[in-house]
Amino acid sequence: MKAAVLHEVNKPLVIEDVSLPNPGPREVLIRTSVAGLCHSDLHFMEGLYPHPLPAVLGHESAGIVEKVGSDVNYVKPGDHVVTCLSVFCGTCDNCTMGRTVLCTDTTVKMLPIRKDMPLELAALIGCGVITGYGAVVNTAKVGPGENVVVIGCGGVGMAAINGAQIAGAGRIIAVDTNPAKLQLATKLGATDIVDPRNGDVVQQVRELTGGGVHHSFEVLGRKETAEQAFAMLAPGGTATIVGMIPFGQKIELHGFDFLRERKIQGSSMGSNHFRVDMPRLVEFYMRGRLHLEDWISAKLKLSEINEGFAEMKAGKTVRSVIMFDA
Ligand code: PAD
Ligand code: ZN
Repeated sequence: MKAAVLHEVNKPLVIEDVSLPNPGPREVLIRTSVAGLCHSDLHFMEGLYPHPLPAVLGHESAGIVEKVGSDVNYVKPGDHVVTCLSVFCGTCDNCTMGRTVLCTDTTVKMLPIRKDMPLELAALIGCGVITGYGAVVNTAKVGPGENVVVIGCGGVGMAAINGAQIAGAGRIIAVDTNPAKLQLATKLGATDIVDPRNGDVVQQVRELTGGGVHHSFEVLGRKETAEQAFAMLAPGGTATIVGMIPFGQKIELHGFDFLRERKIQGSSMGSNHFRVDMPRLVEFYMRGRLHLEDWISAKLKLSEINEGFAEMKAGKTVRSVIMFDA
């Protein structure tokens, strides 16, 4: 089968033939139909996160089960599935305490979904949607009427905005340097938009909200935007860092701000419980509350994958998907 392989950082992916063995007792072979391009893949391609090479990237996908190992009873051949990086063993301390997303088990898991869910939209749920929506609903637990800022409106940020609307947030302020993204954010639920090119982001948010927000979400992975997320909080507010800040980089905060009970926290894959969250997200889409079609910017062939990442790097796309059967 064909795969886009990363041999060296900062070099194009190479499309080549790879082979996979038959699935082991607890493994499943999936015919991948669609894979979304996530900025996390780009961070690895740019060497901002260490990873052994060569590697096949692409963790946001949907497809059809082809074969299952002898011990597998949760899915069967022919099932439509979404993949998820948030594997859990079910027996360690974190799992038994309900924090399955922090389990250190390392094999990709999948979840069967209803067959009338379009696979190119289902793929997005596997990472971008669950990460953005879950950061708002599960990690930060945004309450009705609370004010929210989302910094970085790519695939993950749009899901945070849509999630904030589902959660009943009050003001939802979208921050991005691309006017087209800000326009789409408004369609997905943003009540206000802020373009960093029009002046200091923290000051703009403070003016809009009369002093700061209850919740900010950094969905970009940069030191300066993580610092902005904390600086724009009202007393008692919480900044949630979703973006992957380059490995080894530190962020700086004013110690005084902690006296007013401001908080900062990380969010991994939206603190999901994927067997509960993913069927809910599928239902939200089916009922018209999650506007997944709106964030597919391009449907690409596998051979076009490097162009897809170049467009992402230029900040042009919300989500591009690779259609394997195209
Ligand atoms: P993306 O590249 O689609 O979106 C980034 C957005 O930021 C684009 O819309 C840009 O226009 C915008 N932008 C650029 N500069 C600025 C700026 N100065 N201020 C505001 N906005 C700006 O990325 P994505 O949505 O795929 O991923 C976002 C981050 O989330 C990225 O770091 C990725 O690695 C991370 C991620 N984290 C997890 C997790 O579990 N924590 C999971 C998945 C993705
Ligand atoms: Zn991802």
